[in-house]
Amino acid sequence: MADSNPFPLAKDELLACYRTMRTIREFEDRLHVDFSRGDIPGFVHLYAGEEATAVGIMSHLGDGDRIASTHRGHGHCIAKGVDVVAMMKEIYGRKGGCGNGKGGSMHIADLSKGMMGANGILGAGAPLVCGAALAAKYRKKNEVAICFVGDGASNQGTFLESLNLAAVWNLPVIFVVENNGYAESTSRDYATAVNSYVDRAAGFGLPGITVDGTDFFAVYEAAGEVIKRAREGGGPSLLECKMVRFHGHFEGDAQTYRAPGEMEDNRANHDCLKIFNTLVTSAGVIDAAELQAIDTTVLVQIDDAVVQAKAAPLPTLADLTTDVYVTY
Ligand SMILES: Cc1ncc(C[n+]2csc(CCOP(=O)(O)OP(=O)(O)O)c2C)c(N)n1
Ligand SMILES: [Mg+2]
Repeated sequence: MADSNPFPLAKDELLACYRTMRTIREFEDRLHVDFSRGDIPGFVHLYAGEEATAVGIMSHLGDGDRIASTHRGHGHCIAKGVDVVAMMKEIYGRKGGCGNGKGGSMHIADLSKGMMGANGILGAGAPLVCGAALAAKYRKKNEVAICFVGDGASNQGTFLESLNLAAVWNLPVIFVVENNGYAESTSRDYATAVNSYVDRAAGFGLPGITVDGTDFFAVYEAAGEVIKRAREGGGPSLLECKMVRFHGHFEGDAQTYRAPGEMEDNRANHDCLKIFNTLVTSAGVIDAAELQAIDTTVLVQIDDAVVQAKAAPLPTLADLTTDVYVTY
């Protein structure tokens, strides 16, 4: 083991981040299998391959900081601390899930963790975080609000209007563009005129950074900078994370739009977990066996979550009219 740690996190923190990334990967890969068996209702969009971005950013946040997620939201939820068993129950459509089984994959939320919700409407999270950030600014608590959008959703009017609003009001917001190169089957370059989201941000008066979203440490460092600025009253920023998604747009997607060998290349050369593993083990800070031990415990945790989800009851007809309005 090395005497010095060249990373910006202590060893126990590095292990915790790896564990969260592995939990997301295992959660998603398990859903991939269970969905193909017909066990899961509704639509499911998997975050596997993109874990370093969620965890690199969320490592800087507390429960008081708020995020708005997307249709591909499981990774954001897990990284923000939402209970994995409650998430699994929700995705299986069972009572005891985050929405008592009535929302499913695209409607997972937990306000106690600052997770304002996954969202089936592209770009809908951007105005929400402006509201959350305005509240944080008034409360003077130095909290931030973060909106995740895909490269496709970043062309929505709501997103562009929110960039402007956040700049005008100097809100503590970070807009994270998760650029995985596709919106459904449409390639990013076909549908978006600018190459750099940093250029687009500049047009709205926001500073921006582009990072390799498969490199946990690059994301962690850039996120640290923009979050610190927002906490200190320096206003909003945009962070573009370039990444790959391992599965289809949705479960069941035949992915005929991919180039030959693209998926294999993604897994071989752009796997953020492998990249993290190589960096920390080759620096001598963490032993490969320690990471393997985490892999084993996470596997057991996800197996257990599925067992609990399958054992939980389905909502009844009487549940149809509950949880419709908030009771104060
Ligand atoms: C307002 C709106 N328009 C269209 C859709 C249909 N739709 C769902 S996901 C998606 C593509 C999203 O691509 P991107 O934002 O890049 O996110 P990714 O799926 O790549 O994570 C589309 C067009 C939608 N859900 N909402
Ligand atoms: Mg995309």
